[in-house]
Amino acid sequence: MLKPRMVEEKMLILLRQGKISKWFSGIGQEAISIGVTKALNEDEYILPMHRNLGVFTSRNIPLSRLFAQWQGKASGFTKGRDRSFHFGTQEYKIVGMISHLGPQLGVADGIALANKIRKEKKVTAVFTGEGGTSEGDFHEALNIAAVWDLPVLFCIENNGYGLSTPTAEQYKCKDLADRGPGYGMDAHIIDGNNILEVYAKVSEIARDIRENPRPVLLEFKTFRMRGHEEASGTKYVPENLMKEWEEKDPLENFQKFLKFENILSSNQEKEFRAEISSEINEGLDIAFTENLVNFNEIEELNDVYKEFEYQVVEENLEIENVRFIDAISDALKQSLLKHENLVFMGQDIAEYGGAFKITESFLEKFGKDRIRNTPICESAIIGAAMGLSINGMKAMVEMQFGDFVSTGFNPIVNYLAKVNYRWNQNADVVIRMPCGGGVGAGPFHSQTNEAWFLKTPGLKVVYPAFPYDAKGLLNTAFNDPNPVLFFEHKALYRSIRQDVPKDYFTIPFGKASLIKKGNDISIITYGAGVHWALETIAQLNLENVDLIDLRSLQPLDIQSIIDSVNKTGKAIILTEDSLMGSFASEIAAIINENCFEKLDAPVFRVGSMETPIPFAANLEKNYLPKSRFKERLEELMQY
Ligand SMILES: Cc1ncc(C[n+]2csc(CCOP(=O)(O)OP(=O)(O)O)c2C)c(N)n1
Repeated sequence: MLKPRMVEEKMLILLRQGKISKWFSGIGQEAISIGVTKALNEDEYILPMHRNLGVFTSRNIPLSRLFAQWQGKASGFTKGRDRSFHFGTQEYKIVGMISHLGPQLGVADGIALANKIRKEKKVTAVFTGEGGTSEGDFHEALNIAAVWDLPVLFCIENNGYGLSTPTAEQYKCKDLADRGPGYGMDAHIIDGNNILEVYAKVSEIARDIRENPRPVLLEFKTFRMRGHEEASGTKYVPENLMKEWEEKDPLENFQKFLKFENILSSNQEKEFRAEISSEINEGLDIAFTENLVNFNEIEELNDVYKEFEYQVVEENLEIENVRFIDAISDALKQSLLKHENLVFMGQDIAEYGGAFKITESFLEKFGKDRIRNTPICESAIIGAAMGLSINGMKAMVEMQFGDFVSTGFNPIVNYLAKVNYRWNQNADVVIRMPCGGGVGAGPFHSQTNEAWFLKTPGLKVVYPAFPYDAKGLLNTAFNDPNPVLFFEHKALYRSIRQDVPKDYFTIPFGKASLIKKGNDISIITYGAGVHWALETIAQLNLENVDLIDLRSLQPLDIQSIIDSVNKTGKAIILTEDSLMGSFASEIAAIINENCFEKLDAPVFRVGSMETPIPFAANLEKNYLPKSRFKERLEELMQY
């Protein structure tokens, strides 16, 4: 406890000298970090927050590396890419937070699930402040852990304030521990300023849940003795409250106790202080003398994704004529057979076989551990998928409808997408997205929302139009260690058939498919747009056109687009999305930048109307771009 206290005291001096940028103080809360960390074994994961310096020091991370991390130096944990405690390290089995607080809790579920599936008898501990418990993620993560009996210690540090918000404005129940029984889990209130109580109770509970896996909610009562971060002060905290908690300082009181019991002498204390002080100074010397982090453009770009060496698996000769949906189902089955560490999660995917029956009979073949029905909680399940990946597994999450990904948006764009760049941890997760209109399903079961994700570096986005591509690309998605959003157009599920090799094969990402070859015009599209384009081409009897099915949107086959438009001089891009901010706009920009001198006409974009997608058939038909595409294509042909 003395070490993090002394490190912090030093940091406060450096902050005043302008030598570090920001500091979140955990002074007065050290007993919780240290008691919990020491109650765990070193091979058990711990997921701390911004006031848990004691977790890091208790796992014996060299101080020089922590200081380098806080100064944005290369020998920290994020190559200068993220600040303070926003990092993880497999070496020390610590998984740091993202700023959004709540997502941390679902990640702990996934880590614990991996341990439980492998029957490893390990505990995972995750921290949150009382403020963070108001986020939906808290509820989702506790509920999942309870339903799945996951050995997670949910540690709430109730320190009185969330920034300036007192507990009375944060929650209504008397104690946060009261919520435990509501989730069907044991809950305990622990004096967070008493190291002996923290260590003894948490050790006992950890021992128990290693043997009988289940989550436990722990509410540590403590107090935040300094401002939310140093610059923000504590004006809003009544003075008497501050005084009351000063008396309860965990370090001072433990020192007094040790001295009273003749376990610690004043001389020993001095020695400890001197030792720690020189450790701090040595660490600071190393960190301060280290050069500022270098900017290397190639390294920056390369680290967004985990390296992936695509392995060609050749198609075999035996083929069968299957629907789009069967091809997807086959790929899922064959990938489960290929990857023993692959787990599927989704609403109603087990006994019921999923909303579209794609995973029908999977449960019997692969078992309950790997084919998991989930509660309705997209955010924490995507967090759990991240946790599985951290703990050596692969995960597939089926969105019941792609529209519902909006309630899991945060962990996708902020956690999965950024984690490899931040601390070299990949997110080996495939998210399947049944999407698209033309099925009379209205504004919340018909969207094609790929553009929400294409904006975010770190995600791969695949959008096949044919059974053959769907199977090969989905198999590749499971081999690729990066997060992949796999869009499956619902209107194609049962309407499109094709001859597809029976056995396992792969198709590389980032390669468009040239479906028709010609010189007059380049039609560029993907998903259902490919089929609308084929129909329109047939209707207009066009013989001499390039039809490009992009198949994979990120990575994007930019060269095929450029080569085609340079050849034809005319480009029309068809998307099912409404145009504003759509992927069609991005492709138009790429063409303008690369093919301007070869263009004989403006680049045309055709998309859906700028309205939500309507339900009634006649409205939906006019919303979708098919008829407008025909008009615009004729117009461009004649331009
Ligand atoms: C989703 C989200 N909303 C708001 C914030 C801004 N914010 C950062 S920390 C914090 C207070 C957190 O309080 P608590 O969870 O009690 O932890 P404490 O800081 O008291 O340790 C707030 C509002 C954030 N980081 N993320």
